[in-house]
Formats: sequence, C-alpha cells, structure tokens
Amino acid sequence: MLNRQNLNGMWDFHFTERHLPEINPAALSYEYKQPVPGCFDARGRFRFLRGSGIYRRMVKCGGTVKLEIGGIGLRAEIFWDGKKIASMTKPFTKESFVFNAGTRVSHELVIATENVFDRTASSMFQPYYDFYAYGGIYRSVSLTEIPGIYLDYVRVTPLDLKEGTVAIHLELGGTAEKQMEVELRFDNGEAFRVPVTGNVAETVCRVPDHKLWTPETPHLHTLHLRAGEEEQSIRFGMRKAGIRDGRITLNGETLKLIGFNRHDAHPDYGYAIPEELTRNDLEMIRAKGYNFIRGCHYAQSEAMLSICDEIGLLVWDESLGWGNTVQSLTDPVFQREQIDQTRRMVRKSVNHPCIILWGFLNEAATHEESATNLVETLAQTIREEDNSRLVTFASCRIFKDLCLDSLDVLSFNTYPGWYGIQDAQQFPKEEVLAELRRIAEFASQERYRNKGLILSEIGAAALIGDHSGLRWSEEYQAELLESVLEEIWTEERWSGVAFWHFSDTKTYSDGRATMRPRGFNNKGVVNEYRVPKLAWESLAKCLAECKARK
Ligand code: ADA
Repeated sequence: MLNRQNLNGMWDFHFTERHLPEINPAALSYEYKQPVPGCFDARGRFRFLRGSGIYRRMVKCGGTVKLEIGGIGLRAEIFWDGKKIASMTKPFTKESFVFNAGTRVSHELVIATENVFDRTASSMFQPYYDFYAYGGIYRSVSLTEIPGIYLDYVRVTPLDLKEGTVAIHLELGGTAEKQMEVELRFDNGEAFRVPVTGNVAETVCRVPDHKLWTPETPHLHTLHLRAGEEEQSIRFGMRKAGIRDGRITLNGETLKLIGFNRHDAHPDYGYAIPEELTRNDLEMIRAKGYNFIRGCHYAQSEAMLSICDEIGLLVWDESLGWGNTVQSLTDPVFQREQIDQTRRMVRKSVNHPCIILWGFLNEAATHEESATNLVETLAQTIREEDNSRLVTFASCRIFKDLCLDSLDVLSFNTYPGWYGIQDAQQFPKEEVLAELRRIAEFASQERYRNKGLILSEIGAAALIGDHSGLRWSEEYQAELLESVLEEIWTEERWSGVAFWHFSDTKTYSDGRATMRPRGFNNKGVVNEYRVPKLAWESLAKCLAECKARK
C-alpha cells in the first residue's frame, strides 16, 4: 500500500493585504491557525477581508510524491521548502502535482491563497457573480509517496445494462515496467489481469451479479485495482442517461428531474462546508421526494457527489461561470482556463453514477455569434472525456440563444413572476405559465425537438416571517413554485426543473442590495441556516400530489 497522508486539520496561518506575487513565505511569521479545508474570510478576525491567506504545515515524506489539492479560491501559489513549485488559477478545480520531495525528512508545504478580485476579461471569478468569492482552501489536501508506477486515472463506463458490461480505461503515471499488468476485481469477486500498453490499459468486462443504479435503488459496485505497490478502490454505478423523442431517460425509462439548484456553501464556512452539513442538505432534499440537484455554478465536491451516489440524487455538474461577457468568451486565456477546468471536472468526477448532466458557462452571452466557438469546444471537450452523459448549459438568452445546437439538453433560466414585473404585487399565475408554454413551444421546433428540455432555474425570494401574501412573502414564493411544478409535471415536453434555490446563499451587499437584502440571495426554500420557509413543506406536498396522480 502507498503512504497516503490526509493533510486536513489546523495549519499555521498568516494574512496580509499584499498580493501573491509580493509574497515570500520564508519571510512571514505565522502567528495564527486556520483549518484546512477552510475559507479564512468566512468568519472570525479575517471575515470579509481581501488579501492573501497563507497556509503552512510540515509534511514528513521523501522521493517522488503526488500532492492533491481539492480546490482553492480565488487563486494560489504552492511552495515546497520555500521554493515555488506550482500555481493554481482556477477556483474549485482539483489539481495534482507530482514532484521530487527530496530526502525523507520533514518538509515545509505552503499554500498561499488570494481572494483579491481580478476584473480583467480573463478572470474566472468576476466580482459581479451573484455568489460570494471566498478565499482559502475549499477542499481536502493529501500527499502520497508514489513509487515508479502509480494509477493516475481510472474511468468505468457502463455499456450494456442487461449484460452488465463496462468499459474500463486506466492511465498509469511514472514509468511502467515491460509487460506490466494491472490486477482488477469487482466487489468480492475473482481477480483478473489486464495488460498495460504504453501506460494505458483498456478492457470491456462483465460485472458479476450486477445491479442497476437508480434514484430509488442507488446500488453501488466497487472496482478494486492493484498496480505495482498501489491499490485503489473506485465506486461506480450501473446506469445510463439518454434522450428519446426529446425526453431525458435513465436506464431507458423517461423520467422527470425535480429538485433544486444548490450552492455547495454555508455562511459560516464558505465553500469549505463540512461534509456533515452537505449530507444534511442532501438527505433533507431526498427525504422530501426530490431526485435532482443542479450543482451551481462550479465543479461539485467529492463529498457532495459521493453522498448523492449513496442516496439516489441525480446531479448536473458544471464548471465555473456566471454571466460571462463576449470580452471573456473571446479572451484566449479565459477560453484556455474554461476548457482546462471543464476537462478536469469531468476527469475528477467521471465515475459518480449520480452525475447525468455536464454543464458550463451559466448564463453567458450565448446570444452573440462570437460565443459559439467556446461553447462548441467545451461540449466537444466533455464528449472527448466522457461520451456517456448529457451535455448542456443554462441559458438565460432562450429565444435569442445562438449556441444550442451542440447540446443534448436545452436548459433555460427564467424568472417570470419575479423579475420584470416590478409593479405586480399579487402572483401573476397566468403570465408565468404563458412564459413556460412559450419556451416549451420554442423547444418543440424541428431544430430542437429531439433535445431534452429542463427549466434550470426559476424562483422567487421570500423573507422568513413575511406573510403579507405579496412579493417577498413566503406565500408568494410557495404559490409561484407550486404553479411551476404543476406545469412541468404535466407538460410532456419538460424533462424537469431545478428550482432556484435550495437555501438562501451569501452574495454581496453592494449596488445589488436593493435586490439582495442582508447581502443574501433570498430565493431559498430554507434560509442560509436551513430554517424552512412555507414553501419547504408546501412544495413537497405538491410534489407528492403530482406523483400520486402519475
Ligand atoms: C441567475 C443566476 C443565479 C442567480 C439568479 C437570481 O439565474 O444563474 O446564480 O443569480 O439569477 O437569483 O437572480
């Protein structure tokens, strides 16, 4: 077995308002402690400050090592024994670094993060995004001493659900010995061996006694692998997503995806949300009968996806983007970063059966011709890595969108009954339903009728305790969500809806304050501490009634 160290815990910490390039870790005094994973600006003495948060700890290791960092914000530089070895420029993106750690003694690891805004066109996290740009180390950090050869990438793709066959693709790091083989074993079955050719091994094989993964029966299989000294276990599920006559299918059956957009965040922890709180969110949602989560607006954490695998929540996983302009969409650095982060998202999470949709570029300027190049390239990048899932992105351009042709599923964000009717105080039900019917009709034209159709965002804000029945009240929100659910459930063309949003989420108290009271996006059906609003119970009741009518 390889020596893999989980480096999570309390690290030494230093904060400075200076920017990363000015930082020399050796010259700093680390007078504080901060948890890893952790967002240093989520609470305590550094709350809401902007600058560089520098984390340091010692690690005893030697020889060739692989350092894995699950995700940072907004950017970071990595130092080993005072020498810079890497930079991270993509928030939420897991990255691994293989290097020679030196002799087997205690070494200094520094991860210097920065949450200062970058407003240039190439920036991956713009200050106008409607979610808070925390700094820190969002996800787990580990370090593994790796011998000559190690397993670098494993992909298990279900092929035939009747036969129980899967395609296995393995990539090895280091230098493979001649005639090397990798030993594989499903669950508690017999081991078998697959030859390695030029650091890659591929095979198609049958999973003994295979059981399907569905939201109702989320059965997980395990593939055990041994390559040289390394042993790994990968969980996967026997399930297939598809499209038939413009309807999304799972294992050949059409279904309705009904659930929420969810930021993987908490006001006290930022994006370093403890796993138990993530589990609590997802189990709450599943227990109310929902089967779908859109992981907005960035690659989801390993914890979130593993829990969804276990409890049967289907997931839309998307790479980071929010309302990106033509200047960004045509900027070469932004394009390169978008393609790289999207490829890494797929490779990181490809074995999670809960994911059935890959997405990117939420609400970008896709009504502009100049956006088509990046959209098509991102769709192609995803399919190169994984041709077993559906590709989409959430558009708010709808009837004017010019980038829908490369998608498997059309997904639209729209807020009738909330934005654009500033004068109305009572819920305008007919207006809302008319807009949804216009969209369904638009998606039924020859060009698009074979693509799936999802309502990827719709909702209304509600402030807990407002029972006026008017806009901003719990009743208004509940009435809007229930009316939408009824329409999506009964109208054949729709394959689902992700309500915006599961919980109130931290954003900014800047110019948007008139729309974001308290500095929060208040469209949750629970507040930021998961205290239910009226819609939490009433929408679930409405869903149960829809299902009963089947
Ligand atoms: C957009 C955006 C969401 C959120 C929402 C809102 O659809 O994709 O992140 O900002 O609007 O609440 O207005």
